[in-house]
Amino acid sequence: MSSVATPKPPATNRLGLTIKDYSGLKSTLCVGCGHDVITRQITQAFFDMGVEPHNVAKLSGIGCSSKTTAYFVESGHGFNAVHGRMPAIGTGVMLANKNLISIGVSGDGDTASIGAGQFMHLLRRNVPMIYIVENNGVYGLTKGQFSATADYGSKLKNGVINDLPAVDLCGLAIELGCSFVARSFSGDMKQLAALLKGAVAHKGTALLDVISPCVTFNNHEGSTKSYKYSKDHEIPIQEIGFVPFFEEIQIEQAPGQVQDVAMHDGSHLRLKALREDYDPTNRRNAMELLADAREKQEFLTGLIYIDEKAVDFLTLLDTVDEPLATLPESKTRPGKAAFDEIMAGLT
Ligand SMILES: Cc1ncc(C[n+]2csc(CCOP(=O)(O)OP(=O)(O)O)c2C)c(N)n1
Ligand code: SF4
Ligand SMILES: [Mg+2]
Repeated sequence: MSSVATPKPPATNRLGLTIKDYSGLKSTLCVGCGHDVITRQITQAFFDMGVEPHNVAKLSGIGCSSKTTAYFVESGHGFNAVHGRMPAIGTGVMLANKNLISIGVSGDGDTASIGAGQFMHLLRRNVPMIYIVENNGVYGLTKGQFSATADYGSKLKNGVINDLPAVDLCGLAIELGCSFVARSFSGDMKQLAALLKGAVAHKGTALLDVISPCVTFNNHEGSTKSYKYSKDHEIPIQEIGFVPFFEEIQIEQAPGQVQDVAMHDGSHLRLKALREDYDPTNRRNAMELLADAREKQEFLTGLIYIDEKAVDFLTLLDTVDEPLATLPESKTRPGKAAFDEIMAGLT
């Protein structure tokens, strides 16, 4: 009997770095927590894309999910903000240094409750950063109360049923003008890997709402965010392939079967629709898809919306090419003469 050997992944990436260069501290989360699976995929995606570790800015708020940023790219920059305040920090980081690749990792509590206001303004500004919500439907760190993304009818361990409608983070993001909106599941590693690489290549806010089961407080029968429920109910809307800008595209499918989305940096997302030729570049269709899914209580995953032509916040502000943080003081301080002139103009 002959067996076909699976090709080994390369030990070094295009920068000559190993996966170790992209790892972080040892996780202190519960064994089996969905958040740790997402950490592994982020680590792999940054390695595969050949991102310079010292160019990574890792941002978070408060929660088990917000601890994630400590567990990858240890040599990157890090800022663990106050609960729900990560979007303001992310906006400031990108305004100060447009050369950084910012990745925010938050939780459903951090984003959809205390941080909802900040989150909305990040989305409408299209600040160039990756924003991952590790969504488990509960406040894991404070012992498992329902969060605002808990599904109507979901049950807590103590038998309490959620009687409030869930905040749909993807729906909110599309409504507010976010230019890359995806939903995934920590148990669907292939899809998550492709979406993360797409998010790295995107120029604008890339929101990934990733269902990430809390094994300690929300993984029981009756929960709609458990591993079992998510595995049994996940409906991917596409098969997603990602071709980075530094690799050649191989055409495998017949033309027409695959939608090719050319990304800003020259990478390509290759989408094979599994749901009625779904086109994620059509905003109205995306909103309809989500409205429909809410009504039917379907758990759809994949790239829900993308607009590669949307203008990101820094382009809109027309900031100078050199990062503001590295400009000499002579260029950032107008000086007394300039102030005197302004004052004179006001009299
Ligand atoms: C201002 C403030 N209010 C409340 C808290 C308490 N608190 C800490 S984490 C958290 C919620 C975390 O939930 P989530 O963002 O979903 O993260 P998870 O732990 O589920 O990953 C809350 C309410 C706090 N730390 N600061
Ligand atoms: S409490 Fe839940 S969310 Fe927090 S580390 Fe444990 S399993 Fe993960
Ligand atoms: Mg949570």
